Amino acid sequence: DAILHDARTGLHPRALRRAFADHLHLTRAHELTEATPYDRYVALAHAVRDRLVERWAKTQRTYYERDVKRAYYLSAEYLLGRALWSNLQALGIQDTYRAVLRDLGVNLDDLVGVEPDAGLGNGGLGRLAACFLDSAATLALPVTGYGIRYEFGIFEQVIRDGCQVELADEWLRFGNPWEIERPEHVVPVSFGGVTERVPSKHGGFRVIWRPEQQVLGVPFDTPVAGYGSDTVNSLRLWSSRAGQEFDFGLFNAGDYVRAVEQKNQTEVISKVLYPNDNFDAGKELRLRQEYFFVACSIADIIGRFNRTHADFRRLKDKVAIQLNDTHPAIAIAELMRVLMDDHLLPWELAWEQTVGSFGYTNHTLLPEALERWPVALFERLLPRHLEIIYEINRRVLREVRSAFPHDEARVQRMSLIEEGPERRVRMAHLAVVGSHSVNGVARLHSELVRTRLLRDFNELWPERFNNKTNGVTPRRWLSACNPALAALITEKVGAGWVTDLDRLLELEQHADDPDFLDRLATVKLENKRDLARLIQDELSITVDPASIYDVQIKRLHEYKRQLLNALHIVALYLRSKHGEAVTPRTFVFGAKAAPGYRMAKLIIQFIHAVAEVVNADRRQEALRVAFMPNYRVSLAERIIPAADVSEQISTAGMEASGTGNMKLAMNGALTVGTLDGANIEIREAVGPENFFLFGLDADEVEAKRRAGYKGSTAYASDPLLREVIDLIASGFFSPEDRTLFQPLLSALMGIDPYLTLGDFSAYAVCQKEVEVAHADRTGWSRKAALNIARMGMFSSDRTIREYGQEIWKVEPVAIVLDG
Ligand code: DL6
Repeated sequence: DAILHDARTGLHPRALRRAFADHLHLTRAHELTEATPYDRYVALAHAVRDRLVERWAKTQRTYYERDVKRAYYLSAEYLLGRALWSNLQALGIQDTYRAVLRDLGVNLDDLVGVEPDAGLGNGGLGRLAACFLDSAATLALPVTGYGIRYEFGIFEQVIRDGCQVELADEWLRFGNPWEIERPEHVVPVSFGGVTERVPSKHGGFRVIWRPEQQVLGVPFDTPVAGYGSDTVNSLRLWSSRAGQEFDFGLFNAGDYVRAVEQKNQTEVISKVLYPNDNFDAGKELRLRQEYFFVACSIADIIGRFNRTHADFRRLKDKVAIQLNDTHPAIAIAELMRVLMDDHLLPWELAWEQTVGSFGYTNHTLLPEALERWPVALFERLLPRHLEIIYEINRRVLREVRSAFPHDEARVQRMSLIEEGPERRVRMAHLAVVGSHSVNGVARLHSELVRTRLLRDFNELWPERFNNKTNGVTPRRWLSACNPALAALITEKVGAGWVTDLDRLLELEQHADDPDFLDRLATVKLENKRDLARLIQDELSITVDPASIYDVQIKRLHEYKRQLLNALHIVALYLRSKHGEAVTPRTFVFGAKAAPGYRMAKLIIQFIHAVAEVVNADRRQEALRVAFMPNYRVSLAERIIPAADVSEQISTAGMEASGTGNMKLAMNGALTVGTLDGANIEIREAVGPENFFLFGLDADEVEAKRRAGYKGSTAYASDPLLREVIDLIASGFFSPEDRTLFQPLLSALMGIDPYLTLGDFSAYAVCQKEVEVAHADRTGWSRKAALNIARMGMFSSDRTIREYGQEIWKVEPVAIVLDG
């Protein structure tokens, strides 16, 4: 057809070659010989983007013309990683381009490696959003992502003297070839000021918000290409800019410098991602960020709706809005404001449409991560929204009182306003009352949301609560990151698995075929050699590809218990010192700590201290510890294919789901895990005999805590643990400052809030089982094969299909290219 054969945008080798050469010449103003790798990357990115543009426009036109119901994903984070390879792969031109570039003497992989990661997220929540966008486009669902175009994403981590140091992430320094700025679609966003009641034409009154400050939101659009489909959806990220009138008064007064200072203040809104995972720092700028992108997105959504509809009673039939955690929950009050104040809808109608449109996903039970904004701050920044929240609250509490008479304790618990020395707005409560659907992200987590975190709401509206177990995209997390395994799978079951992951089940037939298991082991070994080279280059540590690669890669958090892993490494080290045979193992860590999280940073320092001792000890060759700095999406893509063991060892009841657990199992790593988050479902899927389970379950954790558990009890009852703790306490790992790790030990020996010591003995026993299982090489490969074969349900395609059918009620839309 026309697009495929067009000389400028076609997919045949001649067109691809010409596009690359043209962009080098016309976009970068360089010839091939003088072009830098960056020039080449940008030229190739533009050539690829050209091939998405027609599909992109056609997709959006089709949605508009067919007036389909659309879903909007509101997320403060998108951890996208690199785009070049994904887009090549989506278009199916990666092999052709590789050959075309080879003819020009250019190595495609080198160009792929030049692209900086788009790191606009902290961890699981942001990466999930990125997987969801990929799946929605692949399933041809009309979904648009909205978020913030942070100028600085997640910080770059460097390690100095074993300590984490943060550097600014200047991902836009060289520009971003994927995005298209749309300054003509700016949206004004207001802050502060006062509200006024004025008589309305039809009797009664209307409210006018007279803000104090206005900021502009400039949209930047990034294409999201479906794999093997012609759907290209949009991710629209908002950047803040000062309005022209910002400085009028000051300019007139001749105070140019102060005027520019004020301009800076407004433009700071989209400057930087808050680097906290599962923690709410409660900063004013953060609330500004949240309202900023929400106000822009709601204006955009309503503007689009109004292009084809005048009657707001159809809003919920045409619009679904998903809140990725509570960060965008203010959208509920914003939509009410827009419908009532700008479009003059009565409360009841506005509320019906609002609740019918919104869905809320909860991603954490941790109290320190739940957003509760001071009422005083709200009043100052968003006075109109606070009024609306008060009115929502009045009506909800009336309903509570009528459903549960004489239960004022319940009324207090359910209020959107937390009373206390400082009154606060509970954003999770706002999200629940303003949504028709509330979901958790794994079966256990959804159950705990229902029975613990939001129990009262479940009693009032049980029909709202549901589970959507997370998933990951097999395009990035198998096909792209592990080409050798992908090729082997395709050889056995055909290529259909890439968009239908349940097809992996057909691999089960080969689980007893020695030739297949052998090839699987060879693929793993090659991936391990690759990682060994990376570790050598980055850390100058020599690791043995024949050793077990034992991997823990995730944000550093006490509940994720990297410390448990580190204590066990010390235990293995002691065993080897006692002359016991220890199976050779390479421990690989990747983890960023929030810059203000002192315990997390101390744990990073501890892992480095253990690594230094273990790696330097010439009397033992079995153990190596490699902490790989600056863990990010593109590094995960290197580590995951090489992993033998996947550490998913959070305290039960604390990890909402986890998604790294899925990526690793999908690539043939065997999980050592607790009954937490999605581990439970992974274990069920792969079979308990192919999963290393240990530790307390969520109820046992609760019961122990209630019974006044102390870490010192666990210490007293396990001689190996005692030796480990005593060695650390002696200053063995910190000879220059023997008390350096005392804060870790004090916490462990006291409350031990994450039951690290409480689970230690079970963990050590389980790790022995790992050693035994690994000794049987064929048995191990068989387990790995069965893990891969049974991971079908953890594709984010399955998750997004469920969101689409059960929450959003959106249908796939076929995109037919002109030709
Ligand atoms: O749902 C995605 C991801 C889960 O897999 C993790 O288990 C969970 O910790 C994470 N939650 C957050 C919460 N942040 N806030 N607010 O990042 O979500």
